[in-house]
Amino acid sequence: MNKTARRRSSHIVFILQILILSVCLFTAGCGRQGVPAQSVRDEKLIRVGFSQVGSESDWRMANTASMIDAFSEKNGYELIYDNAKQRQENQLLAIRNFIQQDVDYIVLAPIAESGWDDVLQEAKEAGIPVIIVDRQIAVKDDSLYTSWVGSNFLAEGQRAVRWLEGTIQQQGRLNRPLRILHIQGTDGATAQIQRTKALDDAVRTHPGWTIVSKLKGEYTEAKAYELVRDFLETGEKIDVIYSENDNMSFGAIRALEEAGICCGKDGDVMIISFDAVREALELCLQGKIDICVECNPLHGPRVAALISQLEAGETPAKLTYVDETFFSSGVLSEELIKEREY
Ligand code: GYE
Repeated sequence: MNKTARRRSSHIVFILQILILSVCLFTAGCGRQGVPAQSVRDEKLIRVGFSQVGSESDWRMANTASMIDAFSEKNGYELIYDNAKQRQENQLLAIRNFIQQDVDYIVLAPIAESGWDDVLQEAKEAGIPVIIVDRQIAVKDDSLYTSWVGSNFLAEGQRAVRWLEGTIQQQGRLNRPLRILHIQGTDGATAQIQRTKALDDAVRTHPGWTIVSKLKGEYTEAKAYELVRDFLETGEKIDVIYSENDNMSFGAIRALEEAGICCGKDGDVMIISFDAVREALELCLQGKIDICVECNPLHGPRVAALISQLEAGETPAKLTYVDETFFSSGVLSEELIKEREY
């Protein structure tokens, strides 16, 4: 073979190599230029990127399990799950990553209401529908998300304060001073904003009620334990703890017990708790928590139903609130707790 023929044949080999590489990349699901193939993509599955807040509470664990269960392969989905460990910057990264991977849907459980405009604009420009679950978002342009499903956190808070009014009225002390320790969830989360609003509104209309301190418990047992322990060391007296989730109530109860203070039905401090996860209901049945306001975490099938509507070309409701109730020890039984899913 002369030089020219050799060059020509190596040229043909090179072109063949390029062709083979392109075919490989194409079949590996690398639809976009410059995006590395992540995995062999099953075109029949609906790809969902889910950005979860973290694993801060029992409620959150139940929520994650519900989402993973609903978005299984056997249900026709490929789920890309990201746990943001309670940091918004991790959620922003996850969403940008989902956009890069060209998922079919982005599902976001936002840590806080603000800070989403830019990243959701990017998702919109990429043509990817975004579904919000659990807490809400505050964006300038509502078309940046397709739908939201979650709880009515204000109604939950109002359920709690109405119960408190009724209970202290029965005890004949509606107009007596009531010292409330307020343990708040993550700042700026809808669940925090609305549950706080319900309490603040009630305090405004009851001259005897005072919030002795607001503690930022970040929805975790560990943080609430530390803060309540330190608070109790000041010697300040309280009548009620309004705790914006069950795990923070667990931490608060531990701190109270260590300080020798009894809580619940027959104790000195009433405990108002949100979520109604199994362990909290057990404590309520035992009389250590006075009221568990239900917050339903089983959103997986609800989000899947929204996606099915979109797949069928329908327009789902912009906002969907789930039905909820509350439990006090009088209505609870072991059977009822066993029957519940979380
Ligand atoms: O109450 C808490 C969780 O956003 C409703 O977040 C959710 C709250 C829930 O960490 O336990």
